[in-house]
Amino acid sequence: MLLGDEAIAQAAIDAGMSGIYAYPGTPSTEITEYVIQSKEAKSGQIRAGWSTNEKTAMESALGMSYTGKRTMVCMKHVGLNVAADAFINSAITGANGGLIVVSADDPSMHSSQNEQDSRVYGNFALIPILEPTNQQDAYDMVYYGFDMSEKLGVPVLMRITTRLAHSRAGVVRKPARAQNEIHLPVDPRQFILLPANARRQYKNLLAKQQEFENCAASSGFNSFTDGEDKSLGIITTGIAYNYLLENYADRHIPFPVLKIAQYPVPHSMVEKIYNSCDKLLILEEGYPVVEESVRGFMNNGKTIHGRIDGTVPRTGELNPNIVAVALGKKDTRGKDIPAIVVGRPPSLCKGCPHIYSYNALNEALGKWSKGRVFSDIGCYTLGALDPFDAINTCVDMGASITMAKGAADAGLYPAVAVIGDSTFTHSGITGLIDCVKDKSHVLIMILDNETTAMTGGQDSSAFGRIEAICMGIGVHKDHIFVLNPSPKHHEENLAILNKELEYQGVSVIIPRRECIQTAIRHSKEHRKEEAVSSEN
Ligand SMILES: Cc1ncc(C[n+]2csc(CCOP(=O)(O)OP(=O)(O)O)c2C)c(N)n1
Ligand code: SF4
Repeated sequence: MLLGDEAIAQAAIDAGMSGIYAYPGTPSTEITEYVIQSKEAKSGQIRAGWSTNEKTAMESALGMSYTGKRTMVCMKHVGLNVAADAFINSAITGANGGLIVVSADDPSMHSSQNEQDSRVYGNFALIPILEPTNQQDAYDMVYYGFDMSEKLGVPVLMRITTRLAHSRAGVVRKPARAQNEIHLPVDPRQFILLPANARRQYKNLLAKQQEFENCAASSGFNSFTDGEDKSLGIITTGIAYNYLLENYADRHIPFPVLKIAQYPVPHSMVEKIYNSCDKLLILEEGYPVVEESVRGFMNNGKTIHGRIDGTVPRTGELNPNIVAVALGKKDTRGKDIPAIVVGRPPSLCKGCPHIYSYNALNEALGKWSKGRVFSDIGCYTLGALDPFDAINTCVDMGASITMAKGAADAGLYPAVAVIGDSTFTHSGITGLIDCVKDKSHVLIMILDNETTAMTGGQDSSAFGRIEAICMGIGVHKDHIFVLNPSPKHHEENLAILNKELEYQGVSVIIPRRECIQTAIRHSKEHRKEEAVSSEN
């Protein structure tokens, strides 16, 4: 019984993957965690670990693919924005060893700042996309995806969504395969994207598109099932197929159904269902990607229902009830969630170090008008809520420092950035370099809880090295302060903040105390180790 994420991880191990690279992000994190915990990774047969951000992860995976070994890179959907430069160009270089890029989308934004659809990126890069319908599909597709990547010579994008990533089903495994030996690309210029080579490589990529479509038509992941009632044809993608099935207790759907799980969508399959039915209903998680292409290419008057005409809501995750309504069936929605649950906002844990950083910051900024704290993404984003009401922005990882800089450039004084330690290494360092270069008047608080707390406590890349990094970048040592964010140290922390808010340059304040949750975990692990060693 595996989570969708775990099925992907297990398949990669079984299919002879040599290394996995990732930056944590819900709902993708469990893929890499599963591999890290595997005996193959613990014994050093598979390289598994966290990268500093999604771009470094993508590039490391491309480097491993260059050597001829199979590799996987995982991220949440917004991580693909960070990795986009490497990702798009990897389609032009192509892959040598099998390369699978897993991007986990979060429709309904359960824990994300948008619900972008990674299939758009796959189409943009012009590479094959796999979108599993269930956990078994996820397993089989990874196993198959490495072979396809090697056969077609391109990276393959696997797009999953939260519900599949985080639900369990029985999965049948395939035999374990040996890893590839190192074998460098036959064409020594393949990975050198100088314009002359890149033009040639791009033409190669375009020339392969028909082959990609042929694979999607023949792999068996896409299927057409005929139905006796031709008044409607239904196209589903990915997990939407399950929601459709759930609406027919006997699993017998009276209408013709085209199930899409591999892209590019084979034209012949779409033509078949379009021509044999009076109208179409398109059910897909995320953006109306297939719906737009069907409307564009087959626009000869037939009605096409989906997200664009409002038959299915334009935003948010699908579920069996939404599909029931779209089919004109009875609304089967259950009882509303009780108010006591709905009205329960998330909050910082009791004793969380971020609480004391915000208490001091709020007090220090008390003499200025509100609206000058640029924050970032992590547990500390909860500082936006009561009782703190301490931050004014949260846009994308790293944007705190650079937005504070822009505001300071515009004359906002003081301008404060609040960023976590993991987010700082992910995308904050380059912004700090900009501030140092321009001698910007900004105060930057790097909230160092010594972990990546929001995604479950993964290691933070700059553990024990934040002051050294800041100094190396050029922040003056007299304006780098390490604080202890706790009630006992409130007054001294306040005094430092007051002084540094007046400083006309780059000031870095590092409140440092371990996250309560990882501290508890570490002390449990420590006690367990002690018990084992005393038994021995
Ligand atoms: C581009 C991108 N990648 C990953 C994430 C998922 N994510 C949200 S916050 C966060 C890191 C938080 O760690 P840190 O900055 O140390 O703050 P903490 O939660 O420990 O307070 C991650 C990985 C994201 N939102 N965007
Ligand atoms: S998990 Fe850690 S950092 Fe996040 S709110 Fe709890 S104590 Fe604070």
